[in-house]
Amino acid sequence: MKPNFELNGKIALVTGATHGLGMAMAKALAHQGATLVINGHTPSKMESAIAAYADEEIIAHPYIFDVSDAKAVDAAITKIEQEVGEIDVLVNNAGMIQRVPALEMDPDDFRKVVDIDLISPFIVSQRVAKTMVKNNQGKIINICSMMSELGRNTVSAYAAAKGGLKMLTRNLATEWAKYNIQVNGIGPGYFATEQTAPIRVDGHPFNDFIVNRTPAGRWGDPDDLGGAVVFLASPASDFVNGQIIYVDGGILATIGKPQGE
Ligand code: GCO
Repeated sequence: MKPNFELNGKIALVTGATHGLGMAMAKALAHQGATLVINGHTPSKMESAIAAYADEEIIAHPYIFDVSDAKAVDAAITKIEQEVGEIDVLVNNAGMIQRVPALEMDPDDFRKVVDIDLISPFIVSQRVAKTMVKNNQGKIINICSMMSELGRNTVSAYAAAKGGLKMLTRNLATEWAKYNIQVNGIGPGYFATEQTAPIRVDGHPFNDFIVNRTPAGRWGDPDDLGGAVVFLASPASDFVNGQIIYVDGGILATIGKPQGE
């Protein structure tokens, strides 16, 4: 039998889809046939995002809400269900990073990162899953990170949250499998986006470090995530649950290599 990667007739919500990896994954889902609902929190960014989707002939249904506010999430999902339909695929992509040495990190800033990167995916998943349970089907995809597995100077809160998100993925997969909901994750390696712009500039030691540390020898292109997100959103992955697919050009497979080798 031919594997089924079809998304026609499915409704997908991607949080933080006004730019970067969220936008690239949202486009991949739409190109595969899904009806696309996008979340963002800045009206001006949302406007330019809608235009960028339209450039590729994608109609993106825009909803601005704060993913960390349970009441706002409940109201927004209810509205989406009424206006667009019930969500079949949720991609918890919205996130943030702070690069501050742990000794200087303000606990309130640490809390904010955990709030956005870990608690928000829980809040949105919980609300969306209520309808998925009723429908006895659903796909939830959490966007993890290299920092779900590895530490790095200055990103203590981000790593703690993304490590937590990996375990939240496994836990929700465990609890909701009986409702035919699959909860998986994607762990992007180092991608050329706005988020990594400050550490990607030419001559920045981190830029050379990453290219050297990645067996593929390059930064990821946001389009590199399309295959993984379509797979995890489609019936082809119906027996895949609680997994994190690392799309990292091989970083996690290797100890690295001496410079120049
Ligand atoms: C950093 C990077 C990472 C990446 C990504 C890696 O400062 O190390 O920004 O956090 O964004 O999540 O997988």
